Amino acid sequence: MPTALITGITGQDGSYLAEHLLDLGHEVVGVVRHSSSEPPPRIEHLRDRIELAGADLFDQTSLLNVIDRYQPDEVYNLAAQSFVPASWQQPILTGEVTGLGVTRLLEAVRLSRPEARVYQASSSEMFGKVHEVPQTERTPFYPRSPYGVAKLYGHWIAVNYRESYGMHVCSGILFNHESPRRSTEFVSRKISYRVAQIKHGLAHELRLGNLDARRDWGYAPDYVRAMALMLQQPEPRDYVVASGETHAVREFCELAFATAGLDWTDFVISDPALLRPADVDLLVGDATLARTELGWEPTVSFRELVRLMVEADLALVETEVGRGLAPPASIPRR
Ligand code: NAP
Ligand code: F7E
Repeated sequence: MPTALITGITGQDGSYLAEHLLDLGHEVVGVVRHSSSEPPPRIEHLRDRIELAGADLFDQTSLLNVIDRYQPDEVYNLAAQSFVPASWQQPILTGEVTGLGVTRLLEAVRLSRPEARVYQASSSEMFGKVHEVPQTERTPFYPRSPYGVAKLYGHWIAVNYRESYGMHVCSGILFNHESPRRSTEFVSRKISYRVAQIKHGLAHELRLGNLDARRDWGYAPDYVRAMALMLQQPEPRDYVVASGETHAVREFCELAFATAGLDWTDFVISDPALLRPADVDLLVGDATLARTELGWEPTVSFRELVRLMVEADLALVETEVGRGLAPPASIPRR
């Protein structure tokens, strides 16, 4: 049984990837950073099937220790400060974790388990102000946020360790992927959760920033399958993973509210305070290489994604209301 080590296992992708690798018959070791609260909710249901090891992308020794101890066959580096707006508030932390953290992990692998196969979670945010449409593995990068810049460093250091040391390192350039496990700060889940609250009379409006931004949105469980497929290839390389469709934030809103039988124009307020210092206007990926070489195909369309997220949040809010966890219906409008 191969052993897979996942950093960022407590995040959206980490939890789905752990499930997928367990299904494939892997032993799974999850890297968790120290926290005063536990258990991490996204992996609570997996606690008796996975091992957890303490380490932090800030801390070289801790990373070396976990690689040394578990001698993994596969290492998936999903840990990051991944929320783009927070990267303007904490640019140095973002550079340390999302950028330099990749080098720390690669150094640990190089020193203790150089034959391990490594997956680096690169991002479509590296394309930023796009040079071509659609974006492929050959499209030049132009990041537009400290997060995008940090991811670009992580991407190139992964390429560099592959070329310098002959390590089996793959970088997956993944476009936005969402699910009911997405944090509510990201726009997809912010919308779906708020739609559910409005439907249950617990909120009256949804404040958003740039409604015209276009993203290539997919379903997270589909995208973690691509990560595992990359590490099964004989030769390491980089792959774009995307749906190939682009939609505006306003379309997401329209569909999400319609799923709950509501008209989005009655509730959505465009708030200039939520605009970013610089945004990425248009992303749409061409995943031809992943489709042909990896045999990867997405299974959930944009419409299905929006519907499943809203339905999941309608059920969640109903449960929260039933348990008395939701705020009272008389909450102030602002
Ligand atoms: P996420 O939900 O934000 O999860 C991030 C994970 O990183 C969490 O487990 C978090 O742990 C961990 N982490 C943060 N700082 C750390 C540190 N200093 N040391 C160790 N772990 C740390 O992100 P996601 O959506 O699952 O994305 C997974 C990866 O793919 C990220 O690298 C992200 O940047 C990248 N990516 C995501 C998308 C997307 O659309 N989702 C697209 C392209 C690339 P805590 O639980 O302790 O906070
Ligand atoms: O924003 C616009 C916002 O925060 C999407 C991360 O996983 O994907 C994610 O980054 C768009 C942006 O995701 C709100 O301006 C409007 O144009 O959901 P998001 P992101 O920034 O694309 C990439 C691939 C990653 O790698 C990242 O880690 O939606 N938008 N109004 C808003 N966005 C948010 N969050 N909140 C709003 O109110």
